[in-house]
Amino acid sequence: MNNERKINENSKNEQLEAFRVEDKGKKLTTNQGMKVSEDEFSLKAGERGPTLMEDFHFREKMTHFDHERIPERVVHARGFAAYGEFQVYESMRKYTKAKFLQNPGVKTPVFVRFSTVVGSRGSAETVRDVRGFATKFYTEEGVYDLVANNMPVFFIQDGIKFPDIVHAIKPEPDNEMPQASSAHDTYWDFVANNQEAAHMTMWLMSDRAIPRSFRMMEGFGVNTFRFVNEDGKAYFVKFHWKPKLGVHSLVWDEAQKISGEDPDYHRRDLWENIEKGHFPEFELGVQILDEEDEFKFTFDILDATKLWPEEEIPVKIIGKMILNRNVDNVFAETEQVAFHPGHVVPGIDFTNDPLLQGRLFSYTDTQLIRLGGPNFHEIPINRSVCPFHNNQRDGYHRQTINVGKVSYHKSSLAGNTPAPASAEEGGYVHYQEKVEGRKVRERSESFRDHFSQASLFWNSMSKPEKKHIIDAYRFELGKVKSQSVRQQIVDMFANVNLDLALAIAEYIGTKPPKSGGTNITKSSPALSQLNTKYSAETRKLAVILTDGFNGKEVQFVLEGLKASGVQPEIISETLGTVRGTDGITFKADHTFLTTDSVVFDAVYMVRGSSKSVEFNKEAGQFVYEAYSHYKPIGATHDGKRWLETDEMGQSVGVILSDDMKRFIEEFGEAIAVHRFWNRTVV
Ligand code: HDD
Repeated sequence: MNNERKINENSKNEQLEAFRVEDKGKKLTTNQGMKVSEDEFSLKAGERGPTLMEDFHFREKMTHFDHERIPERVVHARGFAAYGEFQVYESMRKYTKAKFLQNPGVKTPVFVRFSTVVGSRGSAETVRDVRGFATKFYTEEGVYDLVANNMPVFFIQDGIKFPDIVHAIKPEPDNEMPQASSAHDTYWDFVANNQEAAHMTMWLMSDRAIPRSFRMMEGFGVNTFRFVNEDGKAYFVKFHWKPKLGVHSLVWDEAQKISGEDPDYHRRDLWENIEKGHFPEFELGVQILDEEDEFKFTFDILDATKLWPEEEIPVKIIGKMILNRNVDNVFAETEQVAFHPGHVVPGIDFTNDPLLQGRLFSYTDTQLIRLGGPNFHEIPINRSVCPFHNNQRDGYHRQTINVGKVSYHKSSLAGNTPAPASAEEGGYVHYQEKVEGRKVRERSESFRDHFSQASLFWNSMSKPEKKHIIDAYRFELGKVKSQSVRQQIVDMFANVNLDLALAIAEYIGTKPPKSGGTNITKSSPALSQLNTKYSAETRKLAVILTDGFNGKEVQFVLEGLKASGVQPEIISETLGTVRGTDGITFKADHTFLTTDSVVFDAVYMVRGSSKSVEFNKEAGQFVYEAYSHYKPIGATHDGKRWLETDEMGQSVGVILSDDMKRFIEEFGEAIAVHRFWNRTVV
């Protein structure tokens, strides 16, 4: 084809290079390029006199500073992003003509922004919330955005209710509290009175809402899209991202403590792992449905409060994404990136999902206020890597200089160019779905069941996951002041599961539900994150030791664990060098003052000869906290003495062995398991 363009994994990076500026080592200038001679003192009438109006340098510097902020995103304000590449495993030609899904030899550059939804830009990252997972593919046919979340369903069915759910879940307007939390009256009042939110609320109360890492979350396109192939045949499709490391979460107590200890916990985790070369990987999966099967299910496939059970419609894994480069400048790249589910390429089309239809309006609209005008596509991070030509002109912050007289279509002066392209030439042709109906503002009858899949989700949870869900409801409703709202929620969730509603009611002091129960007994094992992958790779291990430790032994253990990808960090009495009895030394990364148990996945107690009461006490607290968060703990020789109680020493996931080879093997496996939920914690 004559419009074939060569895009490879470096194309975006090469494009960005033209915009990068290195200031280090240069002379200071004004924005006009003039060198300035002094930057510490404003121009004054006399040493102690007033600043002069003519001080252009002062005015320019201050004005720019005064205008540095732009509005944060109305939702998903707090986010962090990275670059990478995507490659399809096999041609998807049968289903879609999208070029980036045809050739396993092609690597498409991507930019992914992860986010929380509710909190403002400076909020903590480990709050209970949905996570955004938005991917920009810079394809040869233009930009394709897959704007996904880490939960497969949504709060509402129709885009027109988006402002309502967002107003309800954001801080309450009279006092702007609470920050980044659904644990307040207006969210739960919304749920009780908009019962389509039942299913999503179950997900929000589950472990999925407190991920261990952006690298350990699934992603879901949520809405139903269409694939269209070269012959014009269409399929319904749902998109999935599956993390290589499996799906793993924090525990609630830990998540809350991390919010104070390290509010940047998730971005730090992503940033550090990419810097160290531990590149996060996600596989792209699709659930594909023939158009003829549209009405074969008990739910409506266009209803965004429903998922497609993977056991009924399997997820076909079609490609892999690797994130391998951090941004240079968070504002320029992460903050200015503009996603939109309507940024599609030929071969990907929409459905009548009313939530998706609403989204198709909202995203461009929001960028106009956020990025200050209609030329946001020209901001380097948003630019497609293929050229773009049209008759759109002018507007704030226009960068391109479109030459020539003609900025209209059709024209004889420019021979009708830029000219629309036929489908054969790569032009986007909308799928010709037949639609007919009367204009109505109504909910389809097929969208009325709000509880069956919420029950399916509950049924699919393992015992510890169910306990976490009950605890989350108790916490959140415990913060709700209105007794009436609490009661409405208990009554409502009795439709999902009676035991769940009773467990909530008992704790929050409402009456048990008047009626309830469900006959849904089906479950979907794919929904339990305990059924995903386990790996010790990149798990953070706290190694607690002081001078006088057994150097050879510790070195042997750490090398052994590192071989399975574990990342040890040393905690000692002071920063600096820690010395073993045999001359082996380590550099201490932390003291108990600069770090905390909650930011590690596992603890290795080594000890040493220190007699410091303070240190020993803090070590005891550190390990007990890890224990109470169900984390693996390992100790050899002297370190065993630090384990507070016999009970702790005998618990699952606590590996005590003086046989080093066995210790490495068993502790490595325990680190991969991540949490030992059937441990008794008092
Ligand atoms: Fe949305 C941002 C994902 C429904 C309106 N959305 C936004 C982001 C993600 C999602 C990941 C952040 C993108 C970034 O990192 O910049 N949104 C979803 C998913 C939804 C969803 C998976 C359910 C299918 N969103 C949704 C609806 C509407 C919006 C129904 C409005 C009708 N979303 C927006 C927005 C945002 C946004 C207001 C805020 C900032 C932005 O777009 O760029 O337009």
